[in-house]
Amino acid sequence: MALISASEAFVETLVAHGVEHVFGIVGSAYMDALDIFPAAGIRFISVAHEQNAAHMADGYARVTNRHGVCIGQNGPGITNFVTAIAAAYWAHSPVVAITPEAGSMGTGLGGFQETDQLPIFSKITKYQAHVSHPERIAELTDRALTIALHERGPTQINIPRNNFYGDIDIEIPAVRSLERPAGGAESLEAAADLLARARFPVILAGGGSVMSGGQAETVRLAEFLSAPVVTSYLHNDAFPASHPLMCGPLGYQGSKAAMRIIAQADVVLALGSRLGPFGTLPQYDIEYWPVDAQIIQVDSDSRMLGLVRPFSVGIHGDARAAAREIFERLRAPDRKIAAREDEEARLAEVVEQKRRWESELDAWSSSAGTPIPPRRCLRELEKAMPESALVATDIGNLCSAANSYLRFERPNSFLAAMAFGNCGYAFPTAMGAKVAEPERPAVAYVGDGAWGMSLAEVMTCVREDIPVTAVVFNNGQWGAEKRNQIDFYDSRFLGTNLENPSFAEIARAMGARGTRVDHPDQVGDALREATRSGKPSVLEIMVTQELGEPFRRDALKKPVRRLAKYRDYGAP
Ligand SMILES: Cc1ncc(C[n+]2csc(CCOP(=O)(O)OP(=O)(O)O)c2C)c(N)n1
Ligand SMILES: [Mg+2]
Repeated sequence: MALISASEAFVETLVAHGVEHVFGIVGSAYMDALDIFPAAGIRFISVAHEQNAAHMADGYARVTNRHGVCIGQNGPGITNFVTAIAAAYWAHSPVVAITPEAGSMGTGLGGFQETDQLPIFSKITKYQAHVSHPERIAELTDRALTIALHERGPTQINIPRNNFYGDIDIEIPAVRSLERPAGGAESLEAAADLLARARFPVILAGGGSVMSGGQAETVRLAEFLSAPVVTSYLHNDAFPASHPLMCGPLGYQGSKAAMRIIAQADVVLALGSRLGPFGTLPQYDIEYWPVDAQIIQVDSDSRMLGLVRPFSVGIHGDARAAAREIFERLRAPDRKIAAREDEEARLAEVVEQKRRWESELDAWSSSAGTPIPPRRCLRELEKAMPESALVATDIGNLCSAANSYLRFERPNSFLAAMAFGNCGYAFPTAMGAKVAEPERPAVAYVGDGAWGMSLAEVMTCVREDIPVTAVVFNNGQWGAEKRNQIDFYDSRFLGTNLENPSFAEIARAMGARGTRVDHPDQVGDALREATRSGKPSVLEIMVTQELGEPFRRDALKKPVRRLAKYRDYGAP
């Protein structure tokens, strides 16, 4: 091959992997590569804060199952990534963080914008590469891109800025993709045996089922066994909402129908889930996890098997491939399916539990008034949500209650802040998703506290033409934390009250649509108009200060003060 520059090798490697969008803020450290992005067919999306660039890459990755790529200036640009890379790590998103570093000749001298960029990300990446010589830039970029997809998580390419320069004599590596295995033959057979003998099988569809593209296989298996399906916490899009077997999501503010159904299971097939604590702990005082059931757990990461809950059969495999393989084994002509016998009763139970939960939800969500009762607001949004919408949710009290009201027909549609649970996740993540799938409406649910972390990106939406709708719940408080002060600290509200400016007006000043919504009857129309407008929109919804259940009553204790001066704050 003829000589090429290191920047060209780097950019050509991105192109070989199909990278079309890179999120970031401009910096001299990588300007030599940035300069040729347009000629390479890569759109650089310039943002307001690097944390949000990495969240956008996350949203992009989560809806496409491809890489989301972000880049920034060495030092402060890169440290700004940290929160979002941690979030992507727990969301299993193939985000590739390109981290130009201070020049090799100055390392350790503290010249300018220098920090050791590998240790910072060491616990929140699947792979880190340091490009120690320009000749290795393509090889290591390729590896970081490959591993992000294969291992489903963020990877980092750390490139001393001087290594973008100079001619090198290399080949751009050929892109490799691996077929994912279904799991071992013995464990698949054992799973088929358990499921064939089950009287009340339940499928728990998790994130792995979405990420493997395995929804059709899950539907086929569920129908074959007439097994009710529940989805794991915040993976409401893992099974079509309108399917008669779908009972809804488990976990915090999930579906009581799902909980009451899985509680009756004698065999659970968990497809691509680590059975995390938030999705298996009691909710609404329902102890739903079926401790006596046989659990078949499928996960492509062997470390997730048995991590939180013991399994009867562990399958180290891809959720889609495993579902297909188990189905093939179950439909063998000599196989008798015990669950067929009680099919009618089981389906009737599903119908009844869903009816009960819907009417309970209706009763919780029908009050009127101004400001708007939060659950009424969530119900109105649910009814007006376009079917093909991408919805990202933040981590506040209202956003989390939305779990009861968010239903999806298609996978890769629900982008909740996952286990990292950072405020400020939803809006930029919805933006990245919108860039990836511009024809789908993209909506972010954000609390007013978290909105302070995100709203600068409205400028990005306007400048880069990313027409996302932000639904901002203005309750004048950091509500989820205030809830803890109510429950444990005698309602001493420290740091939880907010005095907000008009978010609608700020949005308009930034060039977006800004709408203030005061009345329950306006909520649906406001959402419909915003998602149809083709413009970045901010709906500032004035809601009451009513708060739902806290995330973790179990994680706090009543305060006990020993010193006389603090006695008013919790006598022993
Ligand atoms: C980055 C970050 N900072 C702080 C927290 C702690 N926290 C969790 S929920 C919450 C309150 C969210 O308030 P808001 O966004 O207004 O939503 P609300 O609870 O009022 O619906 C806070 C501060 C967090 N999860 N992430
Ligand atoms: Mg709030």
